[in-house]
Amino acid sequence: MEQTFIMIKPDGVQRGLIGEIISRFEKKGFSLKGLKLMSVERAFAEKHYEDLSAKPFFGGLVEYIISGPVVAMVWEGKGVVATGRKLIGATNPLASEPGTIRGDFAIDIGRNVIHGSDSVESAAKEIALWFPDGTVNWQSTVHPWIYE
Ligand code: YYY
Ligand code: MG
Repeated sequence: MEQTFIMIKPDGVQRGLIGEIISRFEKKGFSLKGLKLMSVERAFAEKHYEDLSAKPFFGGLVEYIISGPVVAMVWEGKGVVATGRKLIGATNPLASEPGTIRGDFAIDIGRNVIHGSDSVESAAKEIALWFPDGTVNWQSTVHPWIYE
């Protein structure tokens, strides 16, 4: 089954949004397969965002990600990469629809609360980076009540 990497950024942790965000993925029916609170070092943040290293906002983005603890998660489910991005909302929170996480809880693009993988390929890469020791292999007993 498809998996995605989701990270609650330092602002989301500081603002007490961990429970709310986890709840939205849980209520949708996705399954949590990995979860940890951690502080990351500069080199690790740069690696995570390496595709954006030429962008003018890269330095500020890295400073932001290392400014406090983050919650790293792996969520699993049918279509979880694309649907996870829908739950998150557009990159710029002023353009994110109300009802999405960024639409409901953020204003500035540089404080947009949450990261989600943008493709199945980048999800695999990010999960390998953030969870080098693997994730938890389990299946919820409500699985047949979510999938036909
Ligand atoms: O995948 P997503 O997080 O929605 O956007 P990306 O284009 O991958 O950029 C990653 C991250 O960089 C974004 O969440 C905020 C920040 N950022 C920024 O500060 N300014 C921009 N103009 C674009 C992105
Ligand atoms: Mg991205």
